[in-house]
This record gives sequence, structure tokens and C-alpha cells, in this order.
Amino acid sequence: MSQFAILRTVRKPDNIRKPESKTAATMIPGTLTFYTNPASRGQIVRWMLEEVGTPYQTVLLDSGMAMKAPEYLAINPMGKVPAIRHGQIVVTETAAICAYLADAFPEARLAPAPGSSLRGPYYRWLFFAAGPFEAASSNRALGFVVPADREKMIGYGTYDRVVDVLEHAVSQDAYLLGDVFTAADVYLGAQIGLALWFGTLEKRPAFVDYWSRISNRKAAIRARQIDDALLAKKAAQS
Ligand SMILES: N[C@@H](CCC(=O)N[C@@H](CS)C(=O)NCC(=O)O)C(=O)O
Repeated sequence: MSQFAILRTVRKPDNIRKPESKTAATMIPGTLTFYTNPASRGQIVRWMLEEVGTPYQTVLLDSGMAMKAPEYLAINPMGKVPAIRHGQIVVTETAAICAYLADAFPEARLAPAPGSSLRGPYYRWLFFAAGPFEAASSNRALGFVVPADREKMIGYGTYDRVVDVLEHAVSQDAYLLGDVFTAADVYLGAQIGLALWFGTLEKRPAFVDYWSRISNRKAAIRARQIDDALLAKKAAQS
């Protein structure tokens, strides 16, 4: 008996994951639900959803108990927003949500096609924003400075280097990938906008120009109007 045959006999059929049919694997599920709080990183996903232009329903969660309730922890065990549910597919983490939506709705043209050479820089800047830039910004906001002898083990090295790399990235062309706007601009751009607003990022001309270019898009304006209206409603109720 060949080794292949032995393996086949000892593995129980129930334990073997059947390959998904092409239809199941590529099926775009139904309702799109967006879990958010208007004063959160959910603003970034709102912008992405408005760029995509597909209908979605919104579930608003107050920070605190609502996000830590069992019903929501079943969606995001981190007890944080944003999150989305697309049919049976749940995605958390703002950068992942932006990337997922761009791929799930290719007609919105917010990601280079798989296999395109632009996919490299697209991933690069999405992950740079979610990793080094987010960590460096958060530490900066908390006043934490990486000790010089620890820079080698910290993924972002130094805050100053992150900012210089970012400045170069946003000053080469209109957008991160050249003349084509993508989900990487939504995610990294929104992080820049927030950092400029919070005062944790120096107002270098490259950042200010890039931010004014992308934040004046119709979808970005629409997203801000929706979240601002929700915030105003909440303020009026309290
Ligand atoms: N890494 C997560 C961070 C999510 C996050 O920190 N969300 C904050 C709002 S911006 C939150 O839900 N805070 C409420 C809490 O932790 O109770 C992402 O990128 O989506």
C-alpha cells in the first residue's frame, strides 16, 4: 500500500475540509451591517463605505457597556468598534475592513486588481499605516519616546523616521499609488487627518496638501456629515 493510500485510510472523511465550491467561495453575501460609534475610528470605515456606495445598515454602540455586551463581543471579541458584518462574514480592524470592502466591491475601483503590480505598494501603505504609523502616533500621543537603545526592536524605530517616510509617500503623486485613489488613501489618509486634527502630526505642507486633496472628496464629505449629525443628535439628547 502506498503512503498516500495509508494517509487516506487513517484520515476520517469528516475531518477533511471539503474544498468550497467556486460559487460558495466567490458568493457575495447579503446584508452589510456597520457597527460603529460616530466619535471613533468608525469614521474611517464610514468614509470607505461611502466611497464604495453600496447600501449598508448602521448599528450605533456607545463606548462602554454596549461594546462589552455578549451580543457585540460575538462580533468583535475586542469589544471595540468599528466592525462590519457582510452576510455571515465578520471583519474587524479598520484597515482590514477597508481592504475587505475594496475587494468585495471591485466595481468601486478602490484597490488595484489582484496580480497588478500596484498591489505591492497598495499593501505596503495599508500595513504601514496600520502598523508603524498607528503605533508611532499612539505612543506620541501618550508621550512615550522609545529609548535610543530599544529602537532596533521597535517595529517603527523612531517617530521621526516614520514621519519622514510618510511625508515622502504622500508627496510623490496625487495619491499613494500615483493618480489612482485607493482604500490605502482612505485608511492612511484618515490617519493623517486625525493626527493633524489632534495635533500629534506636524503640519508639514505635504501632509496638509494631501489631506485637503482627499478630504474634499464627495464620499469623505458625506461620511463626515453623517457622523457629525449623529454626534449632534447625541449631544442634544444628553
Ligand atoms: N485596532 C482597532 C482599534 C479599534 C479601537 O480602538 N476602537 C476604539 C474607538 S476609536 C474603541 O472602540 N474604544 C472603545 C473601547 O475600547 O471600549 C482598529 O483599527 O479598528
